Amino acid sequence: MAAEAGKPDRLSNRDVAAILANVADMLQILDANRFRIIAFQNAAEAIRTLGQDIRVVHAEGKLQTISGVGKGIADALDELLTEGRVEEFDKLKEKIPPGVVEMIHIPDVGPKTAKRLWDELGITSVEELRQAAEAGRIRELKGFGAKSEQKILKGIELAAKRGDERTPLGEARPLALRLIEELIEATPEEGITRIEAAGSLRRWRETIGDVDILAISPQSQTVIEAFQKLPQVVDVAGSGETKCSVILTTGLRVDLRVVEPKHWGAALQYFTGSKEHNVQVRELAQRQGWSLNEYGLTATGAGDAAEGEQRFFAEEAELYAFLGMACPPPELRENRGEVKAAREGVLPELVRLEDIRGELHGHSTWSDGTASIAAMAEAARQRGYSYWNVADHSTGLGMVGGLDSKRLREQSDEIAALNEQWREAGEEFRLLRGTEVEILSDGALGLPDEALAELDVVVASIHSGLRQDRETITERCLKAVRNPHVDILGHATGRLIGSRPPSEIDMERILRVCAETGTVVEINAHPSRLDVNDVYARRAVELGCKIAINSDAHETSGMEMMEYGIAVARRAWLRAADVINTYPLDKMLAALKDRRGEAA
Ligand code: DGT
Ligand code: CA
Ligand code: CA
Ligand code: ZN
Repeated sequence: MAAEAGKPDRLSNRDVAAILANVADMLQILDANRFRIIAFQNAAEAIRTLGQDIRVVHAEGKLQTISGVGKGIADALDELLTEGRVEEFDKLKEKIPPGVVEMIHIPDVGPKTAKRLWDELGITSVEELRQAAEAGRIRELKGFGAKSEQKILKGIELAAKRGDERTPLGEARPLALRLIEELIEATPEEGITRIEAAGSLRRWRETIGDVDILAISPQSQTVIEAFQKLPQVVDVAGSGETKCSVILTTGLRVDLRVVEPKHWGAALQYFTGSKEHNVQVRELAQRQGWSLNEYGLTATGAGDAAEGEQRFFAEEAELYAFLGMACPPPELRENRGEVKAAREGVLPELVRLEDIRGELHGHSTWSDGTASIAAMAEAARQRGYSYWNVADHSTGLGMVGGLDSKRLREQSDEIAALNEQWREAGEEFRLLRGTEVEILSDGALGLPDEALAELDVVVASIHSGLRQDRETITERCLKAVRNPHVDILGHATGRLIGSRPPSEIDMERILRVCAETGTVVEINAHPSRLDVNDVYARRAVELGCKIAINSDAHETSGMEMMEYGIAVARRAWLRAADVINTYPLDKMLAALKDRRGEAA
């Protein structure tokens, strides 16, 4: 939303863009000249996505060099950035209640309808609109019926979802990938020669503010038009010749930018971010006499190159190389030491999906899974794994019919029979006998030690009592970690991204004791968990822990989530050697705590 007036020095590009967009909205309601409206929209978009601070551009007297900013808007911006307000804008605001302006962003409302709702029904806010729709009063308007009321209510719901909320990566990523596929399909052949998601999505951040897509196309206008018409788009938030922002039905915002081939390297680097990483890279460029933006490098005159000289890069790696550094994998670009490491040539060789040889935590129909052990094993084999640990829930987990010692033995028979088949067929694949044993509220486990001792791999996790105080839940968990039969600590903080905060558990203490006892720390790859997260995973390895990445699959397709766990591991700077399920079976088993020291 627009920033408070009267504080020009606090205005960010986003704030200024929001103010201009708000003016465009008001002009639409007043049915002003179409070109004037478009001028404000374009200027808003140009400033929102500008690579420089608008206040700096203003101070240099270069406002009109921004594409889309003409004399009229430049004058208004000058007034805004010096006075903190614009007289002309204030006059507009007096004419229209702010709630009416807000209404035009509800899908299926738009400026004309908003104006009629206000003029004819006296509705001046989204809340009044909701009440009127629920009371069936909108149908009084000519051309409106019960169906339009339903549409409006749905639209209000969607608009509310947009807010400032971040979308879990596990939701945003599939949406973005599908959108890219559909855009390619909807564009004439050779329309798009290259396309890639940038921003937080490319860095695999666990939540996404908005999706940023970059493309190369000789026909940018065609691509932009096709993009706006995709079926999952409900609103176009801004549009220009080479860029466009849309809102999807889910409320997710997607920015598309079409760039020239020679700008690709710098553009991808810039829009991948993070902002903090970019600041470091830009400073490095500055010190070498170059100013860096999304198009390339321009010599400042401070270095060897003549002032104004430009350098473009078709590939991101060429840009980094020019600056004397290796190209950090996107997952590392969070300003956590990657720029220094890249300059010194000591970036880690990160673990990859292909390194994974098996999984140590997954479920079957024996507890709350949807597939038989045989079906899960088959899915694991399809993925090229050579082992899979059957880790169904133990007793002690309320609703789920967990396994007690007796059923665990029955399950062992089934596992042994399956393993026998593969052995006879000369196949390498092995199922492991395991459990996801419940850590009860006092730290006791859902299965007796004798039962655990017989198993290959024991995962221990907390599923209830997650709101215990810090001391209680930490002690409870430590008790389990100290049990010599517990090999892996499952999803340690219990958080669910976007719906349940982590428990108050003292992770530093937990990780120290894991390191001491040789307990492996899980990265649970399920995208709603990603637990432990990148920060804790990195700390764990720093302290000397080993990591296991598990999809915790409850159905065969659940194993596809492994890539999210790999992303967390990569963001944690982990190498394959840090992750025990990259090891061949014997070596993996030898890395578990009760086998440590045994010959592999
Ligand atoms: P998000 O959308 O909040 O999940 O995070 P990002 O990283 O995708 O951020 P976003 O969408 O605002 O911008 C995409 C990238 O563009 C960002 O990672 C870096 C670059 N970028 C955007 N605005 C600025 C800026 O003001 N300065 C710098 N250096 N880079 C920026
Ligand atoms: Ca973004
Ligand atoms: Ca963005
Ligand atoms: Zn599980």
